[in-house]
Amino acid sequence: MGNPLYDRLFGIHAGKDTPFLHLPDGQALTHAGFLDMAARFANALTGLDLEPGDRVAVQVEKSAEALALYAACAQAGLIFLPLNTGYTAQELNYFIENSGASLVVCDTAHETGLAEAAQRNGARLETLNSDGSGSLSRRALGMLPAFEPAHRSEDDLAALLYTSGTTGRSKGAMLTQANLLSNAETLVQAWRFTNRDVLLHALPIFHTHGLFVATNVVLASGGSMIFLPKFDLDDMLRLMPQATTMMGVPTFYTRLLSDNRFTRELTQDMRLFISGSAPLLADTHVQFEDRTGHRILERYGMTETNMNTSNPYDGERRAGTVGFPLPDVELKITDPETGETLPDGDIGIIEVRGPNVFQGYWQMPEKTAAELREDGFFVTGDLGRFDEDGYIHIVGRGKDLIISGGYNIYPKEIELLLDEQPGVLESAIIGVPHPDFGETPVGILVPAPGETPDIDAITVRVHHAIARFKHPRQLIVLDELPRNTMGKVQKNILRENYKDLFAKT
Ligand code: MLC
Ligand code: AMP
Repeated sequence: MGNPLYDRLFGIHAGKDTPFLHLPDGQALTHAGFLDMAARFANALTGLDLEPGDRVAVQVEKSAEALALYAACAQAGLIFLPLNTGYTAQELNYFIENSGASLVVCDTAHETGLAEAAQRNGARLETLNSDGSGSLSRRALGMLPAFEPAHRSEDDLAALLYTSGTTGRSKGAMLTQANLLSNAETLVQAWRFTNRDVLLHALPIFHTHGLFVATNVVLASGGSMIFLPKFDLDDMLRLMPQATTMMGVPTFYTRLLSDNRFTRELTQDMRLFISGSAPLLADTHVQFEDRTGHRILERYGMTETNMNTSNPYDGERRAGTVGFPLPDVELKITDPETGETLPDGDIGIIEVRGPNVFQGYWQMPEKTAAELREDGFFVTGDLGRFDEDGYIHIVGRGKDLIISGGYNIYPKEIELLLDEQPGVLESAIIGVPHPDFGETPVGILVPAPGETPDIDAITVRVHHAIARFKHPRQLIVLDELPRNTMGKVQKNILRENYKDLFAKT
C-alpha cells in the first residue's frame, strides 16, 4: 500500500545531495540531509508511543527542524496540526482539547504555560526551539536516520488545520493525503515549477499558504527554498537576486513596493511572483508591473480547499481577478438563499468541488453538513462572479471575516470576549482599511446602562486572551449600534463611518 504523501513528496528525494533549504546562517541542507533529519524525528515520535492517526499539535518557530517534523509526521502516518505562533495559552488549550492531540510540541519559552493544558488533556509535551534545540530534537539526535514509512492510503488524514468560524469557535479542517497531493501536483504544472527553481520563502509554515502551497510545490518539483524565519524587507531585497520565484500575501508586495531599492534590476532573474490569501489591489498589481516588468500571478484558496483557482501562467494575468478554476476543480456561483446556480456574470456565493476539498470539520458533523454539501460542493462563503472571459472576481464575503496581513480574524470571537467585559452591554468588531495589513479590526463598545467601561482594563484582558494579530487596533465607545428594522447590526454603516481611521496621510 505504501504511503503516497511520503513517497511522492519526500521519498522521491532519497539519496540526493542537491540543496533543499538555504538557511539564514548561509548553510544549505540537502534533500538527503533533510530526509535524515525527518527520519530521526519519525523514530523519536514513534518512540513516544505515537501511532498512525494520532494528532501532533505543533506551535514552534519556523526552522528546518520544524519542517522536518512535518515530514516525520507524514512518514509515521501521524496527523500534523500546525498552530500559529501567536496563539495564547488559552487559545491553545482549546485546540489541544478539541483535537485530542497525543503530543504537543512547543518552544521551551512556552513549556510552562502549556504544561497544564497538555496534562489536562492527557497529551505529552516536548519542545523544539527556533535554533533546532529542545527535548524532541535531543530524542531525535539519538535515533537512526532511517525509518520505514507507515502504511497509509490517500484517503487517510494527513493534517488538521484549525480555522475560525462565524460562530466564534474554531473548527479543525480534515485534510487527506489526496487533498494535499492532488493540489501540489496540479500547482507544479500550473505554475511550471522545476528542480531549477529557488523559492524565496518568508511565509509562516503553520498555514496552507506557506506549508502546503509553497513547501509541497517545491518538494513535488525537486527545487529548493531560501527559508527565512519571517518577512524582513532587508533580507528579501538582499536575497531576491538568488531566487527564481516568490509566494506572498499582498502585504509582502506593498512592503516591497514601498522601498526604492526594489527595482527591475533586482528582480531580473525572477521567473514568477505569486500572491494570495487576501485580495491583491489592482493598483498594487499595476504598480508592481510598472516597477519590475513582472505581472503578479494571483490565485485563490482556503484552508478547507487548498487552492481553487489561479490566473494563467502563459495567458493574461488579469489584475483584480483570481483567474480560472484549476484543472479538476469545479467552481460555481450560487444564490445565497436557494443554493441554485446563477447565470454567468451574476454575483453569488462561490462553491467548489474537487480532489482538493477537505473531508469536513473534526468531530463537528453539523458544521460540516452546513458547509459541505452532500454532492461534494463546499460553500466557501466568498462572494464572486465570472466575467465575460471566464475570469473569477472575488467581490466580497458573505461571511463576517476580516483578513489582516493574510491572517483571518473572525469578529464573532472577539465580540464574545468583549461582551463579557464589565460595563459592556454589547459590541461589534469591524474591519477597516489599513495601508500595511489590508484590513484591521476595530471594536465598537456600547456601555451597559449607567456604566463606563474601563478601556485600559479591557485591553489588558483582550491581550491576555487572544493572539496579537486579532487585537482590535482601537476600541471606540458609542451609545448604541446602528440596527436595521430587523434588529440586525448594520456593520456596513460602522465600516463606512470609520473607513478613514488608518488612511495613509
Ligand atoms: C504580525 N502582526 C500582525 C500581523 N502579523 N498584526 C496583524 N496582522 C498580521 N498579519 C503583529 C505583530 O505580532 C506585531 O506585534 C505587530 O503586528 C507588527 O508586526 P510587524 O513586524 O509589522 O509584522 P510582521 O511580523 O512583519 O508580520 C506581518 C506579515 C505576517 C504580513 C509579514 O503577518 C505574515 O507573514 N503574514 C502571512 C500570513 C499567511 O501566511 N497567511 C496565509 C493563510 S492560508 P507587536 O506587538 O510586536 O507590535 C490562506 C489560504 C490561502 O489564507 O489562500 O493562502
Ligand atoms: P483561510 O481560512 O485562512 O484559509 O482564508 C481563506 C480566505 O482567504 C478565503 O475564503 C478568501 O476570503 C480569502 N482569500 C484567499 N485568497 C484570496 C484572494 N486571492 N483574493 C481574495 N481573497 C482571498
